[in-house]
Amino acid sequence: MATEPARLEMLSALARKVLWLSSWTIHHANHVRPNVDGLKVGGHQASSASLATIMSALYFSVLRPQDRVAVKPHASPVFHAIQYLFGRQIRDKLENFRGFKGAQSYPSRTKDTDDVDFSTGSVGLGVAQTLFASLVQDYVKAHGWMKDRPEGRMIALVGDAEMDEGNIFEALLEGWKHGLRNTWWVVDYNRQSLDAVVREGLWEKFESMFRNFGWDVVIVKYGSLMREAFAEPGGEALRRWIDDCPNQMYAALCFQGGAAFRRHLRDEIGDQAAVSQLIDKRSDDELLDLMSNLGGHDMASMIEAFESIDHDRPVCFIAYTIKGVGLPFQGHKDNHAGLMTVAQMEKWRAAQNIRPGHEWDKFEGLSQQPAQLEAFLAEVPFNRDGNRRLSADVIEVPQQLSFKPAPQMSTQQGFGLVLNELARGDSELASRIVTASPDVTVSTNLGAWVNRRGLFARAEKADLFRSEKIPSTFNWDFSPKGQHIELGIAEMNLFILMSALGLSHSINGARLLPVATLYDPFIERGLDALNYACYQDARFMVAATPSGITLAPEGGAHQSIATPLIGMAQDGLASFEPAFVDELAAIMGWGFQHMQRDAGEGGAVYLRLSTRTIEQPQRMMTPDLQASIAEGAYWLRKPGPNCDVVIAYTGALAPEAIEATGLIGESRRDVGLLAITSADRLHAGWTSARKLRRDRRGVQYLSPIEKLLAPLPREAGIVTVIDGHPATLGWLGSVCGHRVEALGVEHFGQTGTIPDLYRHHGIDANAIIDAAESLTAGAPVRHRKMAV
Ligand SMILES: Cc1ncc(C[n+]2csc(CCOP(=O)(O)OP(=O)(O)O)c2C)c(N)n1
Ligand SMILES: [Mg+2]
Repeated sequence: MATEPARLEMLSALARKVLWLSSWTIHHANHVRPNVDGLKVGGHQASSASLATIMSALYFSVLRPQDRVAVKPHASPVFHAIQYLFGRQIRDKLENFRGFKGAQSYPSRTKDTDDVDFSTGSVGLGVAQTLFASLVQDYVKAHGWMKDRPEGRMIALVGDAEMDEGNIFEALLEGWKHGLRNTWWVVDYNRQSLDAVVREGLWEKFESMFRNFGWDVVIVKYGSLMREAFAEPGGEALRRWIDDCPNQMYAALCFQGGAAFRRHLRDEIGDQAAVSQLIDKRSDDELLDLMSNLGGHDMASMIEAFESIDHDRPVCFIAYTIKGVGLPFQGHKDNHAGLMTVAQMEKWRAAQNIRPGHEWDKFEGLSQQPAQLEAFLAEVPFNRDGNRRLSADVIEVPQQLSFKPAPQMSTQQGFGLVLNELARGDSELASRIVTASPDVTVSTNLGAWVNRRGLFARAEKADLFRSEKIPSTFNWDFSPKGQHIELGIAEMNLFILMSALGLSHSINGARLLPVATLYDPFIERGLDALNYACYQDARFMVAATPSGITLAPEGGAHQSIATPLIGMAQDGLASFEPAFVDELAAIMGWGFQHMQRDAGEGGAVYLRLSTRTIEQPQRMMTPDLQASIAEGAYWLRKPGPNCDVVIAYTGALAPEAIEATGLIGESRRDVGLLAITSADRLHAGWTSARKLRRDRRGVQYLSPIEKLLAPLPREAGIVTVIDGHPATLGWLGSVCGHRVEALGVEHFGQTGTIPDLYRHHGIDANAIIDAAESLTAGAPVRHRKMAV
């Protein structure tokens, strides 16, 4: 075992190497191997440099294999450099940084190959992900699924300007409610954002806020050179000057160098013998080394700060840093996207003792022996156990999910019934489901599930209403075995929690099947977090209800128009809008399987549901019908050979479509009625079939929608209707070249009854009939009589 100072020296040497490799990676991509068209790919040398020491301290010394880290997006080159030293990243990917299939601009779980724990990119989200990942670890532990794995710490490396993101504050509050543990956030306090220098005194706000939420705060302001200097005669005056120096000035002086620091110190402290001597005995370079020796750039200080934590309470480290430390543009307020010039890099290369052509050599320019460095790296605890990505067995899903049927039901009600049946049983599937809702558990029909399975908390807490024998429909008991996580109203938290729960198989080696409920319009409130969860391939099911204008008297503000298009366009999310409960049950069964499929095959699931009670079909759910529902469509009424009009509908408008089909059938022949359960899957199937045929000429494969529409006469018209944006189904005409009248909703905000609103927006039976008439020749169609 190396002695302490030798170990620190080794770690500092590795941190210098990491700074070099990360900067060289960016330089190489921009100057040595530029794009064919000569465009720079960028790479944030300054932002990345900020974290070289902190991350080296963590990865080469402090972290254990079970710890998980979300790395600030622009520190990606630092992360890749560390992995390169570990032998988990290859040179080719670094040379191709930000290129096609090269190391990614921002750490990516799915696209990078070097052991990224959590993707980052949209600032704020990775930070909150660590908090929820810690709650999920607690959940897994409380349910007895950790086996003998030790608890990991969930760590985020956070930019100081990143702290402006509201979702971080929302998460803090939720963490406090759930007794957060094992979470470290390390704020890279370089006092610079993208555009400029941040406000003075921000650290005080951070400190009081974190303490308010029960976190420990560790401020790492001074490096060891500084601390030594403070102990010299005159050191106190120097410390006072540093503390009083405004952020902008400090940054500017770091940029200008030692001479500028000397001038300001002299002018502002005045001629005091002791401090003057302290300053004068240092050369300009030494003075700059001293003044830029902030805590975040000092290995000893960072190691000491991290190692001082001997408890599992959440900790926020505020580490003072200089953006671009060690690089020519350090501290400059415009340095965010700054790149070193070729000449600057040459100079820096020489100063680092790196020979031309040896830039990628792992230990080039270091004074330690390569064998010694290799041996040190091989012993690093974080790297010792090999693969850190875990996996879990697939949980079996029965052929059919059952529910207690009723002649009239809504899909929202059906969703509650399916979960209630699961909750009543004792299947492995039910035990792995974990539900969550942002204060809409009861109003989205999760109540029955929660009554049976209970709420999750690390400590038991009984429902007082129950113990006081006050009648209440809902049992609100918390326990470590509970399976519902109740959240506050913040929808961002819901989706980040889904992101954390939905990666549990990989992070904790324990499969969870997360199900979230929220009101459909609030998908948009949490959209970036939903996108983020999908981006890192988390697996979960979202039931969004109520939706559309069908929620009618619930209020204009809550009507959702764009969500079907979001569902179609969101990568990694299979979206469905069933009309009937048997369809929903089939989709949920398929969904629980889809959530467990391998990367590239499976994904998350979105169910757009409704509170509208409609008549249910009396039918057998055959395997064929089940398959068609999962593919996205089936004929509710097959068109005959002389069909000249088809009604294609989605979701809650089934009764209007059925009624219109009946009335049109009185004067048009062979009318078809197409039930579309997933515009998303249907469209995706169509595009992938076209791609397959293009890629492999001669392949005859037809997608489900092509098979469904192929027999239709070419002159037939299609009326599409959805309680959502009409573009969702408008593309159907392009599949085989049919004319389309696409009905849907384009404006929102008006309250009313369902008939009022359907008439107003032109999606009622008569509007469907009008559209059908405009597409077909023939006798007038009898319309529905309007109630007066
Ligand atoms: C949600 C989101 N908004 C904007 C951006 C663009 N952006 C990237 S980094 C950044 C600010 C960086 O400041 P800070 O967090 O202090 O990191 P530093 O560069 O100082 O290390 C911004 C605005 C982003 N990535 N994500
Ligand atoms: Mg910053």
